[in-house]
Amino acid sequence: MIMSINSIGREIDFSVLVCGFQYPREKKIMAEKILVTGAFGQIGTELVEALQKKHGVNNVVALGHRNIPPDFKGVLEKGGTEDKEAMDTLLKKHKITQIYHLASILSATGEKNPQLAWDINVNSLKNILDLAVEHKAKVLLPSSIAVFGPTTPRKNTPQHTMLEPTTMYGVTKVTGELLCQYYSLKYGLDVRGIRYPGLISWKTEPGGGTTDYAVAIFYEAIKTGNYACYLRDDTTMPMMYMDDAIKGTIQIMEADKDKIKVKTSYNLAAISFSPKEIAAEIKKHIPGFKCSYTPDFRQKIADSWPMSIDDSDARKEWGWKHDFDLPKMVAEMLKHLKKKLGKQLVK
Ligand code: AKB
Repeated sequence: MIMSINSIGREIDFSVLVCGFQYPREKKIMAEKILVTGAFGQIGTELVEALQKKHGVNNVVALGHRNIPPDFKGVLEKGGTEDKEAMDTLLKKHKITQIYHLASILSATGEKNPQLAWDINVNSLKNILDLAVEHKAKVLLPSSIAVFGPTTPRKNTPQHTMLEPTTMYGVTKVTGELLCQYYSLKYGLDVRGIRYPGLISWKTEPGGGTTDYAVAIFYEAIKTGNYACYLRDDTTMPMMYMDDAIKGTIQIMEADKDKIKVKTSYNLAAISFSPKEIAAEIKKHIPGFKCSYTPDFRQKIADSWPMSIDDSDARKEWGWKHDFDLPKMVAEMLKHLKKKLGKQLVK
């Protein structure tokens, strides 16, 4: 059977042969209806925009309850993800076929409020997985490098290795990954996961993470020329520019199902650097920039995480590839943030 998509989004089946002529037969293909939870968080804000461009504004439902921009254009549902019945109604109402379940509590907030981290990262996720089975929807799980712990090799951390995290966030992410694998094996659920490193974006600031310094440093460099970092200067962690993260997130969801061999979550890497190294790169653009280092409780979290990640499975199996290295990412961040903050770079 030969298939193609014509300009108005209908699938044409060229297999109809009548009296030797090949008559194209049109049939409607189902548009994807996509739900993004945590839609106004650090990843969600940019993912919703990218999905709207790809699938059309009306096919992307943004679910969130905080930081909703007053000028948001698109399909908006206000609320959290904890109420299973409400989520069921929402999936039915919009005939959802894909769920990017981004609503999550990050590492530093999770240490301050472990119960909240468990409720959102595990209980809400389990509800979503149950509903996805019922509604036959495909799911994206945002996992994290926080699944690793002090017993994991810290350099070039393998895909399959020790997972003994010492933070509540890490515990919830390992549990989430295993739940996803279980639902895939038991119910055939199509679920795909990424272990995100620290993400760096100029559009939306992160909140409650250990890697957040790598965004805050840019704001302070532009606004004041000084930054007081809460980590030691040599704390190397895996990081990624948001453009790469969005590209990888959509790519894994669009990959053929048989390419997704890992049912927990894929290691994904781009750049690894320390506060000292990113500060030196910023200094190339802002020569007077000064960074000081006073470690707080987040140092212990960072010390339990990898310094670099082996993501060869993602590269081999579904074609992951990053575009931004440290100099390119720093130049982009400063260019966009300078405009956003309406400031000249301080010298
Ligand atoms: C955090 O720092 O908690 C997150 C993460 C690495 O998952 N950015």
